[in-house]
Amino acid sequence: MVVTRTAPVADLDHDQLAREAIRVLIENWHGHATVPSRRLYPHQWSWDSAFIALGQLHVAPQRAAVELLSLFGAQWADGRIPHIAFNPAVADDAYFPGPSFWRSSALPGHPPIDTSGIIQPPVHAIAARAVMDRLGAPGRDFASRAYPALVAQNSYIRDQRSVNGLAAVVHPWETGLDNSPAWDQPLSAVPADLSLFDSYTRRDIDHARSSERPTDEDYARYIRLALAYRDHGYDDVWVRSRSEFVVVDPGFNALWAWSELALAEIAGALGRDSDTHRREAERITKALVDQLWSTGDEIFLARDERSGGLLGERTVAGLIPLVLPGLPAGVRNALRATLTGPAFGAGQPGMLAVPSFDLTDRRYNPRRYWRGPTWLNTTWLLVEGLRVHDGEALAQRLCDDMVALVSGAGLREYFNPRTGAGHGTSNFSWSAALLLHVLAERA
Ligand code: 9WN
Repeated sequence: MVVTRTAPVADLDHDQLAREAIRVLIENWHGHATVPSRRLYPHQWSWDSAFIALGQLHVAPQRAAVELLSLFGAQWADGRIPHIAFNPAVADDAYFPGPSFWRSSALPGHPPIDTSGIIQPPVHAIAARAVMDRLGAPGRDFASRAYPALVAQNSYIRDQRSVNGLAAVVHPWETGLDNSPAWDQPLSAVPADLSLFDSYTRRDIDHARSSERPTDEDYARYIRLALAYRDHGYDDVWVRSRSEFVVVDPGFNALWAWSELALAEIAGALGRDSDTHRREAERITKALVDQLWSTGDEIFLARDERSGGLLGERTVAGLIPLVLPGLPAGVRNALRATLTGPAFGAGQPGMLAVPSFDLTDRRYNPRRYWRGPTWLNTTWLLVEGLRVHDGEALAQRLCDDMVALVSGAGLREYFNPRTGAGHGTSNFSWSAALLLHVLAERA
């Protein structure tokens, strides 16, 4: 494994970078939550808020608590935390698909604000534990309010979304890695009806280059899947058995298991039973290893529930289980070798952080969304994973890469892992938050 620095990180002006990141978090705050981006994503997003809280806790810890509690206010009675909580002050067509598309507010058990009906990876307990620790004495009050919401979130996943003990996702947006090449094969079974654009208008390409976003065919499939779930009343029995897209994603499941470990700590701090959470984390970890580990590919692979087969694409989601302390030593070592090997190149000369997709695959594209670029959130998850498994040198190098990327290109949404060029939107909140988080940990 080679771990060399590609940028003179010590020479960068960290104070200036931190000030810029704080400016973005302040500008994107709208009173009780932070938008990922004022123009491209003008509402509250679920997993974004967790990453954002990790940055806010270094500058305004109360805001971090409010950010999470505000999101939990959008939780449905069945426990699902929707992937978007819509801001009523923003026009319906500012983002597509907006509230009038999801039509969630008419459903029984729906919170008083408009939301989407799908979910995102459950990384919130990780953020909640960090907020609890940072707040000191008031942290207990925060934790006692957050804990029931987090337990309900994981119960929803276990009770409504499990397939063979692992969580299934029913829309690419639920994975957070929307147009990952791993979804190409399952999505090929979903008709791409471009006539949907007679009724619906994409808004994303008003604010970002279309060459850096999903294609119209991708969007036609996203719309069709969301409409079908909506038109079946967001019924999970229906969606698990009948949706045209049902996949089991290693990244989502690893974060679910990791969140149970965070819940164990929160429960412990509140004097509640933490063993149940630890056992749940062990159970999910074992199921991940038994069902999604691919010896030969040396990475976790997603499974297509409709065909029953593992999907061969090696994506950054398959590395995320590194966050789990309970991995068998052989799996952990192989995963680290894959992370630093030719497919991802982490820590190698000329590489900046971790690409979202296999560098050796012909579909690798360093500019288009989740089909190759480096994102700071997935890189940070791997930093955490390396630290769990005594990989401090490489973890430090990846943190340096994160700082170097922002220093070179600004607080962009994603980056070319070889040139460092910035792509997607600017002033992106989780890039700002996670930059602050790694700078604070270095201090
Ligand atoms: C759909 C907000 C979100 C992130 C996702 C990212 C992107 C939305 C979109 O932006 O997805 O949820 O409109 O493209 O893929 O991970 O949470 O930042």
